[in-house]
Amino acid sequence: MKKRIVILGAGESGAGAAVLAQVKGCETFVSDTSVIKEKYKTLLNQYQIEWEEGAHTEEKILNADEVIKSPGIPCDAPLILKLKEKGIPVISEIEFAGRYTNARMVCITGSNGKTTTTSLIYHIFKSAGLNVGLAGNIGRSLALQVATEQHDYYVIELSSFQLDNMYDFRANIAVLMNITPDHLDRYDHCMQNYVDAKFRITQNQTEEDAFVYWNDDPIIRRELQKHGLKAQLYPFSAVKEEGSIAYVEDGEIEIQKPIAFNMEQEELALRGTHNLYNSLAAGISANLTGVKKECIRQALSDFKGVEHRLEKVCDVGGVHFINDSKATNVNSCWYALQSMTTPTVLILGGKDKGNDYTEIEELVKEKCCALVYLGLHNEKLHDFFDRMGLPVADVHTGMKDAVEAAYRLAKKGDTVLLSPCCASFDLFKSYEDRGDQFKKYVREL
Ligand code: UMA
Ligand code: ADP
Repeated sequence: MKKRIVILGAGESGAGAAVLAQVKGCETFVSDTSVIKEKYKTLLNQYQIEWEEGAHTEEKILNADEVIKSPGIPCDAPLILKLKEKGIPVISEIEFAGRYTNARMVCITGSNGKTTTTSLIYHIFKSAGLNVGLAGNIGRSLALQVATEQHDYYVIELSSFQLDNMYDFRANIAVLMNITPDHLDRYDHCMQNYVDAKFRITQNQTEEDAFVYWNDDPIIRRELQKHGLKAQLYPFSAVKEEGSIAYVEDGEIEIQKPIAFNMEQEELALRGTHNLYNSLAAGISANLTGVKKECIRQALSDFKGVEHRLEKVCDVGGVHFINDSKATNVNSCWYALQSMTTPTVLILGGKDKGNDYTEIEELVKEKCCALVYLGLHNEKLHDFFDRMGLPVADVHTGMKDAVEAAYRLAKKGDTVLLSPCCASFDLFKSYEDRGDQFKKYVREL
């Protein structure tokens, strides 16, 4: 009898999982509570996959042998709890896809830096001529690629939501950039639950695999003592210190193993301390994969960067504008502020995820000359930042007004930085929409 696979959610993740299940001969059913996007409907129809939209019909779901849950659906959604109660396994799309490929898996997680590091590793692999797929949280379904393409390597960005439902999946190279509070609303506001999800990237790793991580992260260090990993360890840090195998010394990037590698830090395409970490993690991963040193050097120095991450927009009237719309938590804004070299008008705000702004308090005092609060509800920002006595503009109408307010507050030579610390969903469709609108209105000044 055919195995019945039910997929919940028909977005990028679910539609791809459905195609893979179908081509592997499963009885496949897809259910989505909203209207399914045209693009995914076409894909499902092309593979003759049965689907429903507008509701989850329980009779068609609770008879599954296995359920693949889209990452956007919380683990405590009533239907998921019901499936658990009935003993029906609920897995992630990545877990499912991993069963059907022998490709080497390079997986990247962390609270910040995932997309940049994933893109950088992919760029190095591509430049080296490897047959590699780019997948995961970066916006491309792994399952769809496994179903329709053939790759020797996958570079996969993993969110904590994807890691939540992974059990047997094994990363050949696992990269953990850092762990700072994020998405706590999905983890019972318990940091340890979120930390545990991140550490799932190391589960099932053997002595033949590698674990690459930031050596100075206090949470990673603490967890490492608890977990006793089998994988080979590749810790990196900004400067040479105990245990680190990659760091900067006398202006040179050094990677000690598996093959000694060095290059001038000056030659790195990406600037700022956080990007040094991203470059080190990418360099180690490429080195572990056997990419030639010249090729790693070249690719680390000609990488173009990723949109919406400390992206230079343009100068208007001597004011520099930087789009860091992807800074959706406090820690990423910390790194953005840290890399500022001129007085900064910071635009922040949006949908708060339980933020504690204490982390950026000192840097705001040191670097900012004015603040623009941009959100439907700015009370928390007033409560925290107003006492610093900086000029403040309160905007709840949209990006046009925020850009104009920031421009009025800025003097020649200053920088206007959009680095919001928050999700975008109160006033925008997505962080991309927020960043695109920022760039549009800056160019119209
Ligand atoms: N849905 C249901 N039932 C529910 C709730 C939702 O059917 O109870 C449906 C929705 O109507 C929608 C579908 O599920 O049609 C969407 O599923 P999804 O939210 O998981 O979105 P996908 O399009 O499948 O995209 C997901 C990731 N989304 C999330 O984790 C929220 C994408 O990450 C990822 O790129 C993609 O899979 C491919 O792996 C996005 C993201 O926001 C970029 N990630 C978070 C982040 O980076 O902070 C974690
Ligand atoms: P993610 O995919 O984890 O959200 P991105 O590479 O998209 O990470 O970067 C998100 C935000 O975090 C951007 O504002 C970026 O400038 C900042 N950032 C990038 N790398 C790091 C890092 N290693 N540590 C902290 N912040 C970072």
